[in-house]
Amino acid sequence: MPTINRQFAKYSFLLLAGTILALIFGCTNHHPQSPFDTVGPVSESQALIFYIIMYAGLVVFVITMSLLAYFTFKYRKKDGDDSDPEQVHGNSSLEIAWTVIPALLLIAVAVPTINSLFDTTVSPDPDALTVKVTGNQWWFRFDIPELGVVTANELHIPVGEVINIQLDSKDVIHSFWVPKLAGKVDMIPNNDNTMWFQSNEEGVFYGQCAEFCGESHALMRFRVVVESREEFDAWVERQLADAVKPSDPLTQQGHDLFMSSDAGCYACHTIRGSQKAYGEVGPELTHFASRLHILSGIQDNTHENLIAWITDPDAIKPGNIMSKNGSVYTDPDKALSDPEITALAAYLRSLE
Ligand code: HEC
Ligand SMILES: [Cu+2]
Repeated sequence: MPTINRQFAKYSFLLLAGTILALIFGCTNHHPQSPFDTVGPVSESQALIFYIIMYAGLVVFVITMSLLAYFTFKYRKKDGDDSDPEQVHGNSSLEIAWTVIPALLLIAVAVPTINSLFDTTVSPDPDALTVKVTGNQWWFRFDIPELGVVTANELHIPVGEVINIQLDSKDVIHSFWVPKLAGKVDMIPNNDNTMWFQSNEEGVFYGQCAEFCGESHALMRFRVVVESREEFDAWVERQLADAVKPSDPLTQQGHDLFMSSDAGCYACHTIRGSQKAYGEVGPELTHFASRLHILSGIQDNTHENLIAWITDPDAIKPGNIMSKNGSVYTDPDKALSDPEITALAAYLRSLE
């Protein structure tokens, strides 16, 4: 038996150490995706429910565990005890008490929960700016219909204003989650789920798909850039402009390749103002260079990262449609040469 005991002790120790480490490192408000570091009314109201339930649970836990410990100690088997203790069956007042008290507790939890459920689902201002978000494997499309803005993976919103969100999906079920702004809501094909949020702080907030949606689900993220009304209006104006035209031989070569049937990029991507790039299978690229991040928020928008993506998309986002259906990736005879990749990257990075 000593081996079993030693093993048991070892595993208990590891479990305890793991739990303590998880508690120490997991419970911080400063993580970019912490739902406890709230910046708006929706996430605040949801975090409040969490705290109410957690503290209520803590009180119940401490009382029941203390009683358990006390009785275990008090009625432990003592020297000289050799018969079973007295057996008791049924106690009406106790049973009523332990039915009524939890019921009251549940009612106490239900009231703020239902309140917050309505507050956070029903927008306080149905006429506020509405953003249509469409989930795609594995990126987010953002439409602001009343302003005519279409963009991908990086949503700008004005600070301190209600933003209404309509959620849809082009393929499988995704889930829309910006932890500091609001709890997650599913994006279901042909089912317009709605939510709203408001940010009371300027900054860049992390978002993420929160419903397993295939191989690269964990790489399906986005950013919400919260800025002043003036900055937001300026952003909208820039987004509405057509793409800049190529200005030197390299970007011209990249442009021509992008629009060629050899490379076929135009078939899946939109570059407004161009002759033929109006595909909607991939993210729209009209102002690609103005974004802070590429590939649904997983990488900084740098030349090197873009080159790596165009060279081998599958190495970065396994299973993505670009490498699965783009002929330059499926047909070895059509593979892009290094100078071609450089030209494409130069063109895309000129699209301010
Ligand atoms: C079959 C459709 C298809 C073709 C063809 C295609 N792409 Fe894509 N592209 C996509 C999809 C889908 C994504 C989104 C990948 C992801 O983030 O999961 C994407 C993403 C991108 C991105 C990142 C966009 C962003 O918002 O960060 C760039 C840049 C890009 N493609 C460039 C190209 C170039 C250059 C070509 C031509 C060589 C090309 N694409 C051909 C479908 C395509
Ligand atoms: Cu997803």
